[in-house]
Amino acid sequence: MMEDIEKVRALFEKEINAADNLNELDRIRVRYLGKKGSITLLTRSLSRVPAEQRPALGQKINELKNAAGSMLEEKKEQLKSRAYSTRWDKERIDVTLPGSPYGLGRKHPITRVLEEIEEIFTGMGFQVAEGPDVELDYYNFEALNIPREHPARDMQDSYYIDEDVLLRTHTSPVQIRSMQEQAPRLPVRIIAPGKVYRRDDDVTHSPMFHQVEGLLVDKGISLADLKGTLLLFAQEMFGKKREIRLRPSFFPFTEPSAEVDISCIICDGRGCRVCKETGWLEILGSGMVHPRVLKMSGYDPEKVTGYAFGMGVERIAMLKYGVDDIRLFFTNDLRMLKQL
Ligand code: 2NM
Repeated sequence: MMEDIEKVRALFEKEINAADNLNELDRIRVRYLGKKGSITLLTRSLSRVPAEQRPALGQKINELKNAAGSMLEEKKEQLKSRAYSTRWDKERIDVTLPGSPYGLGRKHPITRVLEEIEEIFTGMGFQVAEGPDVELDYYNFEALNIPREHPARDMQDSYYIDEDVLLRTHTSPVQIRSMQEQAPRLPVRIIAPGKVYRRDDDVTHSPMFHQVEGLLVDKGISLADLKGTLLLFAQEMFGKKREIRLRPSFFPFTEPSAEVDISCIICDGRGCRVCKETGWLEILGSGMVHPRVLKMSGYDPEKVTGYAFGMGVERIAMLKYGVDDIRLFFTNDLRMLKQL
């Protein structure tokens, strides 16, 4: 029996010395001091030894039980403090290391050009007006004098949601809404910047692009006012040397209508590859607001006149930055966005 006690003590000491984590330590406690643990079983087997040997053996077993208890406690403290310091080792920070730099964010080139256009026109007294991207056929076509049979209304060219709802194909409906809201008060002097949608996709067309349209309605507005405003715009946007020219054109919502060219920003009008040797670049569409459009929106075409114009922001940005594929603006390649 005495030998058994010594064997258990030796085995216990060996195991506890080898233990290197708290879970293992607890398993050792159960194996020796639990209900069926080796030390507990030693106590029980006392009943089977002769009575005269019991007091001495009982004392030995008690000593082992107490020693085992203290050793477990001690080892537990040891392992706990080691677990703590290991954690700190792993988390130790070298405060002399340089920090990792944050990449600076910046505005998309289309946003920058759009804001630049807005600033030029607000500087001349225009107010910024906005409206919904999902628009009624009435505001997008009907009120702009675009007839039912007009090719622009073809399902093939516009994103229809149902028979009379679609994604706006230009920002003109914003101007119609503004006129109807404020009629018959004068002047109407607004620009309408925003996203527009057309079923087009190639190097110069994107299914979504940005437009800025302008509208001025007042007594006695003429084509000369339009031309003066657009010349000022061209010079602020592309430099003091710019000239403009108006070429006759057609839109259902203006009469007369004109395409506006600026003298080429690459060759100053001498002729180059960009302007295809013409010396001119087309940048806008414009005209005098059609009397029917004025009338439908609450203004008397006998008493007031107005001019309107519209430009594609991507087209302006492509010219300004020498980008030849519109899709580069929408692939969000940071190399390209950083370069501009
Ligand atoms: C253009 C060209 C010419 C235009 C007309 C109107 C409105 F609502 F007043 F009738 N807004 N925008 C217009 C005129 C737009 O874009 C190429």
